[in-house]
Amino acid sequence: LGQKGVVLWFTGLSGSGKSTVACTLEHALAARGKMTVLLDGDNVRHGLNKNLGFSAEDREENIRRIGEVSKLFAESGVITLTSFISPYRKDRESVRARMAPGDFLECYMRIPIEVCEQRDPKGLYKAARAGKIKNFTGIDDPYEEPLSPELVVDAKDEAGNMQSAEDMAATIMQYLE
Ligand code: GGZ
Repeated sequence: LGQKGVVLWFTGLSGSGKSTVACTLEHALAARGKMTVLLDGDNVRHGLNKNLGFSAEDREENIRRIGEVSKLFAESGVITLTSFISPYRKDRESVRARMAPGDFLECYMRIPIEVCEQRDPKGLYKAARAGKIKNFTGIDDPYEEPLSPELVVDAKDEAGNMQSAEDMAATIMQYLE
């Protein structure tokens, strides 16, 4: 009986695959009977955080609120997956500091910006390059890499082949086990 709650905090550029991998992993966890919740821009930035934009201050508040919500879920025994760029190290560390030791697992999606920009599913990189979107992470706004994340997911595996979302989710599942 029972399940330990934990926060799996994905961080990385837009288009790095955070939400895709989080979603794949969530299904795998659900298939094992785990109670999970996935927080991402779709269910948070349109509701709880709809008054926030993309200034450094707003991103900080975005991450702070997501951190607090994640903490509540984790304390209730839910495996909580969060998918936000969370570009600032200090904001991620503030979330970590609010959690019980070991409850915050930072998962860095270390995907080269060229790969993210090539994907560009919403045309946001293109718009940012054209100056139509300002303060776009990786273009004219910073992304601060994690210094000691629990997990690093790379675009390619050791043999140099591009990894699928399923491969990436499987690696994270192994770590969780
Ligand atoms: C970065 C932006 C921006 C700017 C809109 N910079 O690929 P997406 O579309 O679906 O993911 C991005 C998302 C980032 O929101 P987060 O809440 O994850 O950001 S943060 O953690 O920094 O608060 C992108 C879209 O919103 N988007 N404008 N200027 N991403």
